[in-house]
Amino acid sequence: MKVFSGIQPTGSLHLGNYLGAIKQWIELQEEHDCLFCIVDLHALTSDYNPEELPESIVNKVAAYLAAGVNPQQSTIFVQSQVKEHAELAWLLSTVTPVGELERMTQYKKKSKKQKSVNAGLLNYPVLMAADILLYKSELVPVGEDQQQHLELTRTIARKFNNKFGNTFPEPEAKTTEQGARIMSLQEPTNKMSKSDGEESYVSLFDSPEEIKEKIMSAQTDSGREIKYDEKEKPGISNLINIYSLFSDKEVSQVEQEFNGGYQEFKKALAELVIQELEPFRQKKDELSKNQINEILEEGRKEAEQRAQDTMKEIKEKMGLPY
Ligand code: AQP
Repeated sequence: MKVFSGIQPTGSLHLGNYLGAIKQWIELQEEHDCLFCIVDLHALTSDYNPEELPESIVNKVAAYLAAGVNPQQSTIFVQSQVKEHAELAWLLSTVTPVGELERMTQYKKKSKKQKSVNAGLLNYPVLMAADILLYKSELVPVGEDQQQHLELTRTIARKFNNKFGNTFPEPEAKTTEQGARIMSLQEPTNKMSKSDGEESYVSLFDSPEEIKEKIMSAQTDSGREIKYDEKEKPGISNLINIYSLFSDKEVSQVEQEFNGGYQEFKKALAELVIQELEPFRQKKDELSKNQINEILEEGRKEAEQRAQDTMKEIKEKMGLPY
């Protein structure tokens, strides 16, 4: 199957990004044709620092590689280096209903945070549809928060196919049962998010001291019992979930293993996360900028070739000269 997924370069990669998206990529690349993208054009819709962006892109590629994405198996590239993404986004915007864009949860949430809302924020899901459809992708591994955008991508594909003839498959979202929604350490009823305060997420490259401090000060609920109950005990349930995902133990097993109260459990979780993330830190330090640039250049060539093939077909169908 053709698989596409992307992550924005700005901010830190956190446990939510890893457990929701990247961990799936590593499994999928064993058997499928995978493209993994740094979606830098998406990052422009929020406040960002142009001077820091190039470094953030290199850091994200290093993070992909350190977490186990293998450039021998997967194509890794930067969105803005394949200009067909922006071109296709424009073409797809002509079949996308504005009403659908306005009802997107992410748009509603993020537009509240901006004084003057930019059109890019509204059109974000059209660019995301272009990213996916440009490669005729069939499967998109994402966290739960992106499912609504995926549903809109399917609608856009359907509308295009109806108007111009069968061109795009309708891609499916792939979420994991447990990792799909990792919650904030400080407000466990909200998802873990890089745009919240640093104490609300663990970054993949936090130092052991930082990891320990963040987990020990994570919000928990009243009581002391280690019991999974999303409604009554969202804080401890989130931590149990993270423990279960990193240890490969069932939730019930984790509940049974810990009966000494929250502090003891948090300490064990901090140790586990530090231990599991240690190889990522080491591998990232070993990667050179040259290695990363070579991987990106290979990725760009491969993605560009495929993108041009699709654009040729689309333009012909739309009556545009190629
Ligand atoms: N908390 C989460 N739990 C599970 N999966 C998550 N993802 C993000 N947060 C969680 C998944 O990670 C992938 C890439 O996300 P992104 O960084 O490109 O954008 P995002 O979803 O907007 O991530 P953030 O951290 O929440 O960013 P801001 O703060 O800018 O909104 C996606 O597959 C996403 O589902």
